[in-house]
Amino acid sequence: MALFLLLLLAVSTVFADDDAYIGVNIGTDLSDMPHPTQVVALLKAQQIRHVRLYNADRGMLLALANTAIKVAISVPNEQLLGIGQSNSTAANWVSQNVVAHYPATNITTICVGSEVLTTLPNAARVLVSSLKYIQSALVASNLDRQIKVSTPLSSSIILDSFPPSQAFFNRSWNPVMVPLLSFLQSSGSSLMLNIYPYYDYMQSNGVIPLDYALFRPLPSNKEAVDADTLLHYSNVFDAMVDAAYFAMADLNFTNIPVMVTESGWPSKGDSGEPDANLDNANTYNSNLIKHVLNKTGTPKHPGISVSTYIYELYNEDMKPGPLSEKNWGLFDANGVPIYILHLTGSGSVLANDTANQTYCTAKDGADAKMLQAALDWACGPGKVNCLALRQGQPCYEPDTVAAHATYAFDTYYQQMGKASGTCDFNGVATITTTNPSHGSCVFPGSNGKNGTFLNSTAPSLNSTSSGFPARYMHGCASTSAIVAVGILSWFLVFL
Ligand SMILES: *[C@@H]1O[C@H](CO)[C@@H](O)[C@H](O)[C@H]1NC(C)=O
Ligand SMILES: *[C@@H]1O[C@H](CO)[C@@H](O)[C@H](O)[C@H]1NC(C)=O
Ligand SMILES: *[C@@H]1O[C@H](CO)[C@@H](O)[C@H](O)[C@H]1NC(C)=O
Ligand SMILES: *[C@@H]1O[C@H](CO)[C@@H](O)[C@H](O)[C@H]1NC(C)=O
Ligand SMILES: *[C@@H]1O[C@H](CO)[C@@H](O)[C@H](O)[C@H]1NC(C)=O
Ligand SMILES: *[C@@H]1O[C@H](CO)[C@@H](O)[C@H](O)[C@H]1NC(C)=O
Ligand SMILES: *[C@@H]1O[C@H](CO)[C@@H](O)[C@H](O)[C@H]1NC(C)=O
Ligand SMILES: *[C@@H]1O[C@H](CO)[C@@H](O)[C@H](O)[C@H]1NC(C)=O
Ligand SMILES: *[C@@H]1O[C@H](CO)[C@@H](O)[C@H](O)[C@H]1NC(C)=O
Ligand SMILES: CC(=O)N[C@H]1CO[C@H](CO)[C@@H](O)[C@@H]1O
Repeated sequence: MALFLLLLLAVSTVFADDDAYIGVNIGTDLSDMPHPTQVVALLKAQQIRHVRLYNADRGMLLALANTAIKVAISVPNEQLLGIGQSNSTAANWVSQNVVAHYPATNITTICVGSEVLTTLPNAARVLVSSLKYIQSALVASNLDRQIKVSTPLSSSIILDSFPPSQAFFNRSWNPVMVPLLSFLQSSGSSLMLNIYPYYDYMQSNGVIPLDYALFRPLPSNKEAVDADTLLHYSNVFDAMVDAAYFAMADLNFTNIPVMVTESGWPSKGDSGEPDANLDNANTYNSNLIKHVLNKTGTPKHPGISVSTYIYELYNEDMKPGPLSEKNWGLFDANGVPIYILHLTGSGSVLANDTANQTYCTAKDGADAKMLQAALDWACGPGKVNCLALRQGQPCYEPDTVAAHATYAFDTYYQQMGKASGTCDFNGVATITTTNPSHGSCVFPGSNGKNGTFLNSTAPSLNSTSSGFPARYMHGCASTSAIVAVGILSWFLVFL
């Protein structure tokens, strides 16, 4: 027992990091990308304290200055060849994109390239030299202790990832992986991994249970057991993280921490992607956040939580590919949440409440008859108290169907905890961030604490209960994760 504790302690100190955190990726493939100051306002309002950018956009870095938000910046893949071949190009990059902004902008991490081995194999030969050149420029500027350098890898380079103890990196990449891991070890950096249980699940053809991908409780006979280590796995995420530890150990590296640079779940997909939906996205991201912040760690390294950046802040409507690609975001371009995360008890990461409230309002130019019908429904079966709309009451003026409908819609929406689909009313209602209160007519939701990241469960507005079937508000995202092949065989054995 004492020996076991000692071992555990030893492991903990090896990985002794600051507390694991949740960050958010900011992709910019939006047709109406918010201005950097708006992006930063959203981050502040939601208490998001760690972000990753896919470049080193000057506007964003300036907007992030003096905010205390910690920033991971990236060398885009297009710039890798230049940097990997020239020490001075790397030094210039660091001087323009790091030294010019630090410490006002708290740059903590540089991601060199993105999934280079799997998406740009031609640049693989310069990957490690790129890291080293960037690192030596940081050393020259005396910033190498504050800023860590690594490169996000697709989890698909880990083969036979199930059971985790059998995992190894695709051996064709050993000539890159071995010097890469030596670099990460000597510079005290993390192995960066993009983990997408959504794709693992999708490509498993039913072999991986959805609950296992979504961190939902599994009956113990369905838990996956690694026969070699006897470790029990209750979710795909932990199994992938442990596979990474084992794959590093296979190359004799046992003291490099793992950081997850991307993980998430799409909230909407086309007809071939039924599991890209609001409930699953909410369940995955809520459970992921709780899991990381709860410091449960993984079966191989209990108590050692892995910092994770959620993919991603905004829906990216310009992303090519299936509909799901455009729908990984937590927010639409207006900063309106796509769904309300269930986060109670998980401490302060994404704010529980937002003074930056959302309200439900009648759409401009909506058909008056449809508004009237929706108003009647809200004040009747919808159980909204519409007394304030009577003559002589505070919200009677202006006496228009649109104004009255807005009052009733917003009251209903707030009563329903602002759940998705509760501000639709057959398409005549829409969400706004402008408080519709006027004079003595005070709208529900307008006095503060009631908000976005409550853990309210979305009520199902099905046709029997309302006549107004839920419709979802959506903005628009990406990714390139591929699945590990070994996953199938393992589940066939263990389930
Ligand atoms: C940046 O963040 C790190 C990590 O939390 C912190 O230790 C450091 O003091 C911050 N640096 C500045 C300049 O704010
Ligand atoms: C790159 O530049 C750094 C100083 O910025 C220097 O220490 C290092 O030796 C150089 N490396 C090469 C390969 O020129
Ligand atoms: C391993 O990597 C090589 C080089 O990219 C690739 O051709 C091969 O398909 C990979 N093997 C597997 C099993 O993914
Ligand atoms: C790892 O270490 C073992 C034992 O020291 C050695 O046999 C093996 O070749 C090493 N593997 C690699 C990839 O260096
Ligand atoms: C945190 O983890 C512990 C142990 O894994 C678990 O018992 C507890 O329910 C978790 N708490 C939350 C809030 O998820
Ligand atoms: C979230 O709300 C709960 C309950 O209202 C509260 O105890 C907790 O402190 C809040 N967390 C944050 C970050 O505001
Ligand atoms: C939100 O507001 C409603 C109505 O104002 C109130 O009944 C409810 O308790 C509030 N919820 C929270 C979590 O504050
Ligand atoms: C949050 O959810 C828990 C159970 O998941 C529930 O007990 C609690 O009342 C909820 N809080 C709010 C404010 O809805
Ligand atoms: C419809 O709503 C009722 C009452 O809220 C609920 O019991 C039922 O399960 C719902 N049906 C569906 C399909 O969501
Ligand atoms: C409470 C809070 O975070 N309010 C913020 C709402 O958003 C504006 C900008 O849009 C910020 O200035 C507020 O601080």
